[in-house]
Amino acid sequence: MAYRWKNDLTTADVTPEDLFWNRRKILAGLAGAGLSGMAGTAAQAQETLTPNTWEEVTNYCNFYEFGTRKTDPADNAGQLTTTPWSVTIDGLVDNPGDYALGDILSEMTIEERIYRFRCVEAWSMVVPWNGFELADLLNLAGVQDGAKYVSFETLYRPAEMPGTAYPVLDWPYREGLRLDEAMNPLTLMATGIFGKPLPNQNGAPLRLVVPWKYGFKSIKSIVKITLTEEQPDTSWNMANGREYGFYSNVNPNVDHPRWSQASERLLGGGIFAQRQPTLMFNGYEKEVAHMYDGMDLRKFY
Ligand SMILES: Nc1nc2c(c(=O)[nH]1)N[C@H]1C(S)=C(S)[C@@H](COP(=O)(O)O)O[C@H]1N2
Ligand SMILES: [Mo]
Repeated sequence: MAYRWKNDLTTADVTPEDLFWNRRKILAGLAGAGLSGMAGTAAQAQETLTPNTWEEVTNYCNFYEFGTRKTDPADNAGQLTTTPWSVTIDGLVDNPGDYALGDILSEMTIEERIYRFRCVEAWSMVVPWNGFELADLLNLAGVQDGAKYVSFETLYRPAEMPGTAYPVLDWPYREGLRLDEAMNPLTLMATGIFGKPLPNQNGAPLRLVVPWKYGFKSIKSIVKITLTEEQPDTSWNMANGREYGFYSNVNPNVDHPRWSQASERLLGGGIFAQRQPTLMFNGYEKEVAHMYDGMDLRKFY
């Protein structure tokens, strides 16, 4: 297996003492600084990420197929049928077909990844995902020469998705990545959070997580993956191309036309809730910046 990205820390590593020190750092306005006293992990850790709570991650959601209020997905997604589930993989692949989710999972290694998650609406949280690298799935399907992009589609099942009665977006929800982005070791197909299966509102049973891009790129409840030569259409870009670019890399220097992206509101924290500076590529510059060398990130927003 090729190079695997080294996780910052897993939840098992986050001791009460670390939490304490991390809170201190946050309070001191030093969020993002490394924890110098942590032998072993310090070398690879950019910082200690303290996950948000289960309640925050599962009750403050965007999943417009179930409604546009943050609590709609938790209220309405319970009725979604997620078994059986299969994913069609087609386009420029050696092994096209309908893959039963169980068959996919039997080939994959589930890891935990604690990632910063940044919505384009300028809020953020930290989520402990469980999942496998998208690259492993694409390699299973066999990416052909000539494939340059990957497109994804969410389930469209109006009977179970009350939000699709409204033309908020052109359903099914669609997203896309450039092939190198899809193959980046950070790009995860999530099957769980906090060591438990994904709740429906978070995109069960399989959703994408692209931690250096705005949250809407992380498409939920995926039923189709297509390898293409051309850059695919994506739902938010089709809905408003000026506000939502194909790349949508987190970037404090490129504002949304209607608000600044220079800072973000970290969910939770109660009275300590505060805005924090947005990090370039959401803090994953070291891992992903090379893919955009020489690109004008204002033009390719
Ligand atoms: N199919 C689908 N995927 C989606 C969305 C959606 O409305 N429909 N919302 C996106 C947005 S805007 C964000 S911020 C994240 C939210 O993921 P979470 O609710 O698990 O935090 O899902 C993304 N994936
Ligand atoms: Mo979002």
